[in-house]
Amino acid sequence: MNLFAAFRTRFPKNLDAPLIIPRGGNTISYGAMERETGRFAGLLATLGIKTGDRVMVQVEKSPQAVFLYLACLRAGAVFLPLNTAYRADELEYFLKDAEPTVVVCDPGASSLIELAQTNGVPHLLTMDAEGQGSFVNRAQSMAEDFATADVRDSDLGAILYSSGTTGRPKGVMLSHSALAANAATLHRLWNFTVGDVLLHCLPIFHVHGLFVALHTTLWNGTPMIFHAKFAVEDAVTDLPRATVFMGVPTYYVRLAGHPALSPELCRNVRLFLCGSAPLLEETFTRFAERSGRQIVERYGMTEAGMITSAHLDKPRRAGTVGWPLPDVTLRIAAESDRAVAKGETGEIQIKSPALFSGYWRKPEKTAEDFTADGFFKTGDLGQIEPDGMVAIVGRAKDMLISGGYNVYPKEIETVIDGLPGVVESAVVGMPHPDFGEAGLAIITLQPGASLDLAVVRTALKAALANYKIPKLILIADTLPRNAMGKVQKNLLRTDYRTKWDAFLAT
Ligand code: MCA
Repeated sequence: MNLFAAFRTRFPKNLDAPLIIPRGGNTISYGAMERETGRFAGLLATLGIKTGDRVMVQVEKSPQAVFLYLACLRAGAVFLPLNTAYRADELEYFLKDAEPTVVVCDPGASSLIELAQTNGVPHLLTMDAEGQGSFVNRAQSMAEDFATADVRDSDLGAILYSSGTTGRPKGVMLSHSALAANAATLHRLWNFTVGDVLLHCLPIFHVHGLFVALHTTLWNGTPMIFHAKFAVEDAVTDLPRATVFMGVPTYYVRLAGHPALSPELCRNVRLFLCGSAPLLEETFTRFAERSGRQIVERYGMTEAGMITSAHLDKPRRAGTVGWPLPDVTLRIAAESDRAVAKGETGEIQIKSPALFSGYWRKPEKTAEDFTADGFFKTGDLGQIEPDGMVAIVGRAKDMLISGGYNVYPKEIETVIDGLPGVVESAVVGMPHPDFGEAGLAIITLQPGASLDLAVVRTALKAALANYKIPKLILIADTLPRNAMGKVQKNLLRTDYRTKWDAFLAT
């Protein structure tokens, strides 16, 4: 079933009921959203979009960006959102890999506009409100009643890129049925009900903001207060009007540190959800002391949507991410993909109706990530506690999570290693009071070579999204290696902790 058609069956009876309550803007009703997404889907159809065609979108968060996503679902197109921080090199890779039929970007996205033209993308439109090249403007001449396309459950609704430890991002294919399965399960597990109002501050080019937050709201037929991005002052202002809030740990660090946070401010919020990165015990405790509320932590990933969640009616335990969702089969496996005993550590492996359909045009990579008996290998290390709760104890893959974004050292090391005089580099995640983890890069040079760190930063800024760039870059004589010759990143984390702490103190 088309995911939009599933949402449609759950719209409020009165279509004038609000869906989007923008900060300082006019409220947008479910009826208005249906009409606007009809026009947008109509324009996609006139552009010749067929089921499975990709629509690549790099735009700032807005109600129109949400409508474009929903219009892609309605037209049977595959929505392919890109982080607005991505740079030209990253964008070129996505364009060549995804071969979109349509690219929609903000008028100022000069890199993407130029790349789309040189790569022969059939249709390039911008998200501003006027001009012939404007998607929104051209859609206004379309009929508002669009017959939502019939799709098969396995047809794709979206592709989201998730980098990998090898450094090249992989397109995660997500079907209508996988997205619908997670929406229905989360809606039930988190007790969404009439009268709920979600405060939505997350970006909508990742799973958390685009699917977990938006889909539970649409599945519930209730409104969301819609912020263009997370700003703690704005979140504090609107918390009294909300009943559900979703955020990454950094949001909770900033809320817990805000003088206005109080039980009174949070009086109407029945559910604070947190995920995308580990929630530190100190953040949980500080937030609970200041707000009077216990954060409900959940664990998910782009390839699987949500996998586990703490329960609303059971006490949360620090360092755990709750129980597997009702429709998820989860095991902790040893190297041989054999389940280990409770309490033992191993790789978290799962089966779920919300699982992705594979990596776009990378069947060999997809096969690598599944066991012979069909479990998806998350690459996260965990253990099951006596009461069945899952504790994540580490990662088998080389990555850090900074402010809720996955950052893969390999991508950064590749850029640094290409600089003149560099022998090699290693990037590790170090504790960061605001972002949770942030990058530290250690570089070794050829004998007699020197390297201006400003040159390194400039090269990184030109090639990678800003949030990926290590906060501290140092030169060293050597990198510690084990007997296999592998760089020992855990030793780097301890050896450079003093220098890192001194850097944070500046
Ligand atoms: C911004 N900066 C960052 C980050 N964000 N640096 C490291 N990590 C970050 N996440 C840098 C900018 O490049 C800039 O650097 C400076 O901080 C200020 O930029 P600004 O945008 O003003 O920062 P901010 O507004 O404070 O943004 C921080 C943020 C934002 C609010 C935490 O990163 C955010 O909204 N993160 C949410 C990510 C998310 O949605 N994750 C869900 C993924 P300079 O000063 O040098 O220019 S989905 C997922 O993970 C799974 C599926 C799941 O389970 O949810």
